[in-house]
Amino acid sequence: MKTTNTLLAMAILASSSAAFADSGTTFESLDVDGNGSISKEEASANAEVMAKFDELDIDGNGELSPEEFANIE
Ligand SMILES: [Ca+2]
Ligand SMILES: [Ca+2]
Repeated sequence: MKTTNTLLAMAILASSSAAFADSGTTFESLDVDGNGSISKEEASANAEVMAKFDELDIDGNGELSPEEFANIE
């Protein structure tokens, strides 16, 4: 039964690491210049953030505030 438990643990690890919140990508890690907002150029470092950029940029100013970025999770 040890093998079964190991496989189950691996499956759980694999599925949880696919979630955005566990990918290690944070607002701070994307805000490379540290100005408190994420530009499109900074967002391009993460495919998921880039894909949702326009949807997340609620006020349409071309940058994501921490509040706007929080909506991705
Ligand atoms: Ca920035
Ligand atoms: Ca914005």
